[in-house]
Amino acid sequence: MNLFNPRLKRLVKEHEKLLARKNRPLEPGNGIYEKFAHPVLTAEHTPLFWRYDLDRESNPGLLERMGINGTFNPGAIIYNGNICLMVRVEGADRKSFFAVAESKNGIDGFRFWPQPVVLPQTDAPDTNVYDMRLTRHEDGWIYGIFCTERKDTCAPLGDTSSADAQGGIARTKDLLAWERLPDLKTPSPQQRNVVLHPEFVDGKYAFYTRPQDGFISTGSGGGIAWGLCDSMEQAVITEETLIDQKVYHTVKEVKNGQGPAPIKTPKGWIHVAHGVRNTAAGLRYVIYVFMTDPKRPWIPTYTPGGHFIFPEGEERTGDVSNVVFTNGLVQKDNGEVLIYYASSDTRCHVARTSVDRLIDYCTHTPPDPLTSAACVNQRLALIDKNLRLGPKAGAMVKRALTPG
Ligand code: M1P
Repeated sequence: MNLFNPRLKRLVKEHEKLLARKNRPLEPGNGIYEKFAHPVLTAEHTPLFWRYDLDRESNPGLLERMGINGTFNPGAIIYNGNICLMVRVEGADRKSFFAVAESKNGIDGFRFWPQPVVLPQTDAPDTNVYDMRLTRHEDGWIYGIFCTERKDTCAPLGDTSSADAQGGIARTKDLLAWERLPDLKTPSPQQRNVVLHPEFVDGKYAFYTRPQDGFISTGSGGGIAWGLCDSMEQAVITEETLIDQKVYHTVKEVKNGQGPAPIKTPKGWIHVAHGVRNTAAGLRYVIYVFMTDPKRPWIPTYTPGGHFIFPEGEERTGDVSNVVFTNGLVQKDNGEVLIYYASSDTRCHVARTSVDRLIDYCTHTPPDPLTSAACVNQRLALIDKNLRLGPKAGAMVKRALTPG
């Protein structure tokens, strides 16, 4: 029986339907941002010819030859007027690689470029690469800073899990041809979540780092740090200063990390980051936001308490469940901001907001007061303010002021 033709017809039809699917905002939402009904990218969005041998002779049953496990944690950039995501694509073999997916509106219609990125190697080949942050630097290059992971050569015999994570660096002008530079050197034994700041600071390149002692545990590396270096060709940071520490009983109790490069606004730099806490069900990753001084991006000025984006609905399940993670956003000329986040290390989503809304959120959300009693007082202040609206309130506000 000829299985090839009917299977191919079905696969092509389903793939085209998925790629053509329109997205719609989930309203009314929280007003701070809109999430959307569908993920912008899933494993099924990858081209069929990346997964199937389409030769009827060698694959008469049209079996999938090289599966894709997930598409997640994308860097993001506006390139030639379109939105390009630098997606972490993970094969069924657990190795990640980078591939560009492009859309006109950034909300739907993402299509992968025909071939994945060919990333040149250093003298120490990467075992795995992931989570590229794209920074259009004022020096004229687009830099991709990513995690490069290799087996820990100091691990005892029989330990086949321990790894060494470092900040890999590559640069491009067109997202197609990449020049690989030596990995970032820092005082920390390991690094993940390294991000290049888009501007020179005191004539130097500036990085957000995440010092860590081990591969999973940050140990004494206590949060998001800041460091300067003279050159990208030999990037060496000699001093890392903590700018956003992990804190007991907060959304960043276990660890945290800078997301994409921060957004420049007249009020300061807006940072979108991830925070991790431990639970009986394992680690829980959420996204939070803070603002730093316009001239001194290493000084926090506003630190809204709690999470900004958290895993909900289908986002809660996947390869590594209960995770939302971001390393990509774009800021449009009209002030709109599209934050790309992944859920549970499986698929990519978008949240739409604006610079004005992010500034409002940063400057009006109270910081975490760190104790239950102080949180009650904070909430009582809000309730009291609302109840005092009393006679001035319109009919709809009066309805909203009704308990229960
Ligand atoms: O599995 C969740 C995330 O774990 C890592 O983040 P962190 O370094 O903060 O622990 C990263 O490997 C990330 O890719 C992943 O999404």
